[in-house]
Amino acid sequence: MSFVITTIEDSIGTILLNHVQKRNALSQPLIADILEAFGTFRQQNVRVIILRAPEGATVWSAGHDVSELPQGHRDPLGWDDPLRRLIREVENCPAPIIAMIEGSVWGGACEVAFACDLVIAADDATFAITPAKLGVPYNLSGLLTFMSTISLHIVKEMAFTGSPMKAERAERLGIVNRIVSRKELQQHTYEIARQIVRNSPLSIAVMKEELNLLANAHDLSPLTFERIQALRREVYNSQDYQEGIRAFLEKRPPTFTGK
Ligand code: LCV
Repeated sequence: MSFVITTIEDSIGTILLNHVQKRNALSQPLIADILEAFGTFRQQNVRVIILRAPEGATVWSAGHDVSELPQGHRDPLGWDDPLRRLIREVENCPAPIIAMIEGSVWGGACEVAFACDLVIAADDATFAITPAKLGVPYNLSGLLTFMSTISLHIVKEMAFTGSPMKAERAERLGIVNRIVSRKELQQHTYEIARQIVRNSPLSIAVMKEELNLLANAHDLSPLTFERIQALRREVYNSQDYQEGIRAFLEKRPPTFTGK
């Protein structure tokens, strides 16, 4: 069973996230369906991709499927984690990807949306960066995705509070390209997609890769890398990490002790 619905029209490919029962949580099977759609679109020479939820969605995506996170003693966001693969595929996809957002966006789904090339949101959408609510040590490239979109003070505010940010403020801060009413969202998003389709796909693909390479150009010494790995290991080996995951699965608020 596929958790996405895909369509292609006028060189625009649409991926509709359709696992509503689990609020489009980014599970391994859902991510596999998205990646399969990317492959099909590449074969069909699609020039723009739109990533969306069903019309009227209250939740665009609830983020990483928490039930798939390790219960401790293993990096929850390692290289091979499906969410990490999805982010890399979004960034490496030659065609621009537009995140068409309605409803609330949580955790790793915020990173997926912000890794897209444009974000067009309904004016009642919200965005919440949630690792601190779960006790998760977010990974380095994931934090860089946020820093490439959001100023440092705002990243810290969103990451430390875990509170949802309203679309209006996200637009004011340049985190999303545009907000429109839910009624206008689809028409506005496809209008922008059509503008892009009319331009040179080669020039756009090259500029997308250049811009992403520049945005990710950060040198890090091996010593610093090892320090960060040790810090993150301390967290995912902690009781707090296990409490965060367990509390979510048991549908109760976590009690963090800092241990
Ligand atoms: C698995 C889920 C999820 C889910 N996983 O509906 O960034 S990090 O580091 O945090 C990263 C690791 C990450 O992305 O973690 C996930 C962060 N996401 C969140 O914190 C959002 C968690 N979800 C919610 O707060 C609520 O589900 C929202 C507000 C999204 C929707 O609330 P609503 O009342 O509409 P339910 O909570 O009843 O969820 C419906 C079903 O989807 C499951 C949830 O367990 C429930 O399943 P059951 O019907 O089997 O009980 N679900 C929701 N989110 N991230 N499963």
